[in-house]
Amino acid sequence: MKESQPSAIYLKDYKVPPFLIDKTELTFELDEATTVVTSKLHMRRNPDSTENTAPLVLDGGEDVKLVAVAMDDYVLPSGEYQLVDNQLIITATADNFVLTCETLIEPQNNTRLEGLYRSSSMFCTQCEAEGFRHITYYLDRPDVMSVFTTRIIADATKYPVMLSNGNEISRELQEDGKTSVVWHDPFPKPAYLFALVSGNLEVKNDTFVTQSQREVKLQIFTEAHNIDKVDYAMEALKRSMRWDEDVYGREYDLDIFMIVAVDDFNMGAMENKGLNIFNSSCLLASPETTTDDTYLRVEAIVAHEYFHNWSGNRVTCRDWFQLSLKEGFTVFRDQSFSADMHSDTVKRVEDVSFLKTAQFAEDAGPMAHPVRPASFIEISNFYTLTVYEKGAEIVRMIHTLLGAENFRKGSDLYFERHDGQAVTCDDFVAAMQDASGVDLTQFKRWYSQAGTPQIRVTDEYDAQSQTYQLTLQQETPATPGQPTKLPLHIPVRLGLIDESGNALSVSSSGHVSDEHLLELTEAEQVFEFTQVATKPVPSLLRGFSAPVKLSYDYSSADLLLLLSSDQDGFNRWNAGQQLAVNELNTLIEQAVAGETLSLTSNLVEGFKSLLQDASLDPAMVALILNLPSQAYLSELAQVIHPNAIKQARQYLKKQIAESLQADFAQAYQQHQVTGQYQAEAKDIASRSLKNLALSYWLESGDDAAKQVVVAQFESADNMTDQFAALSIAVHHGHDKADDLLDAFYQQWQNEPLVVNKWLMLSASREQEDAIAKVTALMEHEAFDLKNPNKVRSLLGGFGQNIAAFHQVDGSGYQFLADQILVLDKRNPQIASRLCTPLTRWKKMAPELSVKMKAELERIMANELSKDVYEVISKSLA
Ligand code: 0A1
Ligand code: ZN
Repeated sequence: MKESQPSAIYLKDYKVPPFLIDKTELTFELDEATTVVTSKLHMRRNPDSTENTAPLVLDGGEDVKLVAVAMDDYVLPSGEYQLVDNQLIITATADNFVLTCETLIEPQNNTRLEGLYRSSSMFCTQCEAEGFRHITYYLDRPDVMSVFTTRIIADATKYPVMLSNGNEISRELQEDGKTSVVWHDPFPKPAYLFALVSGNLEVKNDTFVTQSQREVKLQIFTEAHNIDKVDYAMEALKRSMRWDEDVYGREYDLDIFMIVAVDDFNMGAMENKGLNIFNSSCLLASPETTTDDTYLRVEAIVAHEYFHNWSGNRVTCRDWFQLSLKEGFTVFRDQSFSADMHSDTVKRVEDVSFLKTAQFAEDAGPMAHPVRPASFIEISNFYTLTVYEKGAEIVRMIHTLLGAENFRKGSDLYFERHDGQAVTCDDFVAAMQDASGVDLTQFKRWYSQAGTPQIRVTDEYDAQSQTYQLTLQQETPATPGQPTKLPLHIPVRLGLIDESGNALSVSSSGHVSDEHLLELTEAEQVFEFTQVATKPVPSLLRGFSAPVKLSYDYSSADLLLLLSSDQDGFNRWNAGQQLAVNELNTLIEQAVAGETLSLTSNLVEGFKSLLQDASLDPAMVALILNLPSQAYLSELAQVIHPNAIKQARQYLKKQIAESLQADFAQAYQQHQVTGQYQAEAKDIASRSLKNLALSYWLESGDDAAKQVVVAQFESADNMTDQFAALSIAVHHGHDKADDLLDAFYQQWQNEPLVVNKWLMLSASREQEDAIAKVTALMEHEAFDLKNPNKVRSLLGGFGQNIAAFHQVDGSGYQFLADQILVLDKRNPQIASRLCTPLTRWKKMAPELSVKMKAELERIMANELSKDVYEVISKSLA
């Protein structure tokens, strides 16, 4: 263990910066050995700060070597500054001055992928959240906004493309043969939005004409072999630009917008001003190499980063506790965009399913934190599902409470009021409140209270008076550091349905409608409805109008009714899920008790009628027929028995498959897609149902299905179908699974993104000696520990390998812990994210829980990065 442990920083300690930087002039002399960075910072004391004698404290990193520092033209001797804990401290300063720093860095040795580093043959940067300090000394905090001018000097024969934020203002050949390019970004920005890219890249050009008729140049850069895979991203970018104008009135502000794809990247993508940098896995797409899911992901991420230009860049965060200000809002914006481009209901189901599986688990675990955290040790650990996805749900609830029109007034006011500022979540809510007149005082608790609220609903119908009463009780469970919670302001969308499935138009507070918005604000509240002609079945929380766990004692018949007839498509899916969850929970109990498994409900009949209902969107049918995931069932469990969950799912799948064999065979034929591949809702829907049908069909044991799987694998003209066939073969024990896996690797070995899919599938394959197989894969030519995508694929795949990961002897956990320790030395962000499965130890069955805990303790006994230290120490607390 380390001598002194890293300490936390607190939101309550926030102070405005004592100094500001009006202008930042940077020069990079890029080189394979040592890169020289010279900065000229035009600084002044902040008039809003009360600390008017405070020393100047600039953030740096252990990887930044200071060569010289000068104030105005005075070179500071070593006695006039101090270097303490990677900070540069200068005690005596004027009120206005130019600070010049010369620093040396070695991007080629930067394995953390924060700051300036190398990916393949190029130089690139990642500065969010605190990466800029690994480039040079700076006030590396988002409330210091500065106008950047960047000069890049490099050998243009190796690095012909030299990019930074804003507009290129000059390019010249120097006497020493190097090329010098200058970029200027007129919009003040924090250092986390700075970017630089240089390399030998190809470009695809396009243009976009904005609503005020300005022509914007659009450029996407990749390495030469990938330039044929950017057309889809370019079209997605143009759709995003148009959508943001139409829906939010937001126009792009520079004359050029650039995107660069890099292979080595810790996250998905980054919204640097005018120069977005993408993980190539989130940008490149072609029908032969990319699945439908990835197409949609590329579109959503292109949109997300573009939307940040307003929600994040023009208006940014005051401090990192406010991260959800930009992320929650931008996720809400990208979700709405994708819903508009494709199917609203399908998109909502996918997003909610993800939230309920992964964010709810985070909220129930040791790292649970509010959407606006009150403290952190390492900010990189807070790019979480809570900040992003639950943050988006908060914005969605504001949208629901205000209505679309008022919400738009609120966003207009927010952008107008705060353009060019670094602000807080409170400022966002204030704009929404001021523009709409809706009181959001209590609502703001959503930002500060962690944990998933539980709502219990009971009802009573009085036939005589035709009144119906719903009682809603809310409670938010304790989370680390927050033992007690206050009631939240929760919007609950509701409809009532009669026994034949028709919507009932009823009266509530004098308002007659077939849908009502209940505003739950008390711990317990009663809502009364009149003119209710018959005893209704309530359709609660339509569209998942709040991120809560809702319980109501539905009978199977009620759920079947909602599944077949609810006017709300989302709740039809939800009813189907609930039916399957109920059945699976019974099966899990049987498995834990060592009993023979047997079905207790009429789920199969419900599924049969869905399959035969031609009026339904095939995508919705596929979503409903897709059984609740292992991860979701684990989240729901009080105590997780991974193998019992797996056994229950397999059993149910087999029962459904055998009972509906002919239906699945028929659905498979019926939903074939003809014509050229298109990543459009209709075709994606058909492919998803067709491939789901194929997996059930194979599971049914029909030999004909075996041949169809191989035929589809061999003849597919798109990756969605080819990879579906391969995964089905691998996960359903097809006797040709090995051959197909080999053939797939042979076919795609030169396409790294496809190889990553192969790595993931191979690692998730359940077989006797799975750990040995995964260990061998780490030595395979296809693997590379330096590449985050490959690490995520292999170890992520392994995490899904239930039998191997959760071995009772703890060897699966030990294997993961070993990898975490190795990776922590190279790339703490990636290492920290890999810890997640181990943090769930308290909920695991006792025999597994002790083994997980032992691995956490073993990790803890090492010298750790702040990132891993925070996650492991909080998990053990
Ligand atoms: N702001 C980006 C996400 C991002 C965050 C951190 C990164 O490096 C540590 C990189 C990207 C987004 O929301 O897309
Ligand atoms: Zn974002």
